[in-house]
Amino acid sequence: MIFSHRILLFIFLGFFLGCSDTSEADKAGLIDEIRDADQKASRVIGVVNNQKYVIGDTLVMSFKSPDSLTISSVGIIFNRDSMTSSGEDLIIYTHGSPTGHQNIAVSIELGDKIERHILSIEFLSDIIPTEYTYRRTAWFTHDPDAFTQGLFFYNGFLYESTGRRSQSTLRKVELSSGKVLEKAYMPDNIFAEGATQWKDQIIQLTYTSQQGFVYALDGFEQLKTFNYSTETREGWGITTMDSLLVLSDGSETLYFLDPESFTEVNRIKVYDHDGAVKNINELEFIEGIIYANIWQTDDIITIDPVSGKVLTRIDLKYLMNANWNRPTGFLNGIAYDLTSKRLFITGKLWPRLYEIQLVEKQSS
Ligand SMILES: [Ca+2]
Repeated sequence: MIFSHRILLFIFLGFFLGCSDTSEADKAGLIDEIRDADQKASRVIGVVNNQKYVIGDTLVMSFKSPDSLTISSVGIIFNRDSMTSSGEDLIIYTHGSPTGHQNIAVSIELGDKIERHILSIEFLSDIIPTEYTYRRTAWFTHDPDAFTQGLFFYNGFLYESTGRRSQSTLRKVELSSGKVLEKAYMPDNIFAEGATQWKDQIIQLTYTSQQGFVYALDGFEQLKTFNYSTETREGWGITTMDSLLVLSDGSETLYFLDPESFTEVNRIKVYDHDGAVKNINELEFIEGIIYANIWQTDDIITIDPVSGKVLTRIDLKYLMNANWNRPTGFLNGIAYDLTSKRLFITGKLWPRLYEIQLVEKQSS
């Protein structure tokens, strides 16, 4: 087969971009070459495989080969961009990189062959989260038997999803009294998780069933069920971001789903300056930002929904008595009244639900 260098590079780039133009045989050949990394004559210098970098770092990549083999061209793909050189260093600016693990695919042409290298690097956030604490502005009665898994506020009422098998419910709650106005019971084998509103519906997740439930917002008639899949095979939190659903699964991943078809349209990895932030649980989308509780902590973080970067960390220690009903009584409910801009927080089995304001911590 005779290919021009440009076509070979194109095939290579297409492979890493998931281009369907590359035949299965071509793909198999490329995979064999990648497995054969130790046999390569060429080397990539300046960017280290499996290394952590910070978004914004400038990566300078050099390419070496034995004296007998001259490098005639280099192509790389990173973050859906491609760059080429005729063997000189390539400079990669990473400001636009997503957080988390990213691959840099390198194609080096030397002699009559092309060698391919893949460098897997991990990007930490370039933002140190601003630290906040809180001020209680009001409190309300909360059912101490409600194992809160999801919470949102809509049209003057709280809606709450409670978990545990044989005890899972969906509730409409009067804020001022904590009185449960409507309640739907889940099948005994279901452990309910987060819930959110979409148009005139409520969408509720389940812990391990990989099945969601859709109810009429008014009256809680069950309209349908749907299936979803996550990396952990679990469903944790859910919120509505404009015309998308956002799901958590207990890891650092947030999934964005179409609310009609429930197909995944995007996902991000939540990172701060130290690394991946796991155990992301209850969610609330508030004025452009995702708020998320970190399971088994008193912390809520706010997340940029585009980059996955943690913007702030809110320390809610002592909001409820720190020893309240441990080991299970963790903070786990975030709801927002968009009309009066009130932020509500409660937890599993908490007897109270709090309205709070956020207060930036003073640096010492
Ligand atoms: Ca919520």
